[in-house]
Amino acid sequence: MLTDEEIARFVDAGFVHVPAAVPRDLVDRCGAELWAATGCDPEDPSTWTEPVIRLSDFATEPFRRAANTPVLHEAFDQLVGSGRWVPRGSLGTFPVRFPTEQLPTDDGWHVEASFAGADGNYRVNLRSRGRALLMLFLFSDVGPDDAPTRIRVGSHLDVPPLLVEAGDDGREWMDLCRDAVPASAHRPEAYATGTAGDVYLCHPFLVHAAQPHRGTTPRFMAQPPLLPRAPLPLDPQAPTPVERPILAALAGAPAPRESGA
Ligand SMILES: O=C(O)CCC(=O)C(=O)O
Repeated sequence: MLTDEEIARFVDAGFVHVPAAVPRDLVDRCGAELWAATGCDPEDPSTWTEPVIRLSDFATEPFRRAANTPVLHEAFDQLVGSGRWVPRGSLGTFPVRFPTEQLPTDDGWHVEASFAGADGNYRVNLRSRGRALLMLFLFSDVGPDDAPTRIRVGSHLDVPPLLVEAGDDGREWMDLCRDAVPASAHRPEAYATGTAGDVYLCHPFLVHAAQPHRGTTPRFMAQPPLLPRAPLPLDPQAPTPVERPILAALAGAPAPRESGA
């Protein structure tokens, strides 16, 4: 269970670190499957030739269990609200990062996309229609040199003003990123370091980025969304910890436009 202080930190900083959210035996079973999928040899660094290998969705039993531990379900209820999120059947994409000479080309600052628009392009709206949380699941120990995800602390507060006038259709994802990245450039940086089995629960609007691996051991991390059952109601009478920073960031801004407006 998250403490009141941890919830307050999530509201203010945009993320909370949940240590040991996934038990070690599950981490190890997932790790074996992930290594096999990379096609690389864990004992032979000469086989680690790419800076990043993106592994697609894994939905086997250890991954499903890792996504649904009691400690995570409790935290989802606390942050997103009971009955407002959909249990995951998998862990989404794994950008596996290797210590190589070659630099990655996917380390730009961004917010995650949320839902697909009518034209198939990704979009983000104020009610965060397709994403209740961004989650970072560590499947290897991640120290400061091991390509921890960079996080702009408090950057989730910079995004709502960029979405408020776009209504429920929201904005095209890359178009939003072009504004969200400079708008959050003043924020201090934190790093998603920790031990295999730790999970970072992040606000859906948090600005973050990958970085090159400067360590010695490949970094395994999953970054699935927690899907919402419905767009955020943004009811000022009873806001959840995901909604509170959105409403706070908009205090004094025009009221959110209604659907179809
Ligand atoms: O690999 C990372 O640390 C973050 C990757 C990321 O944010 C992404 O692929 O969207």
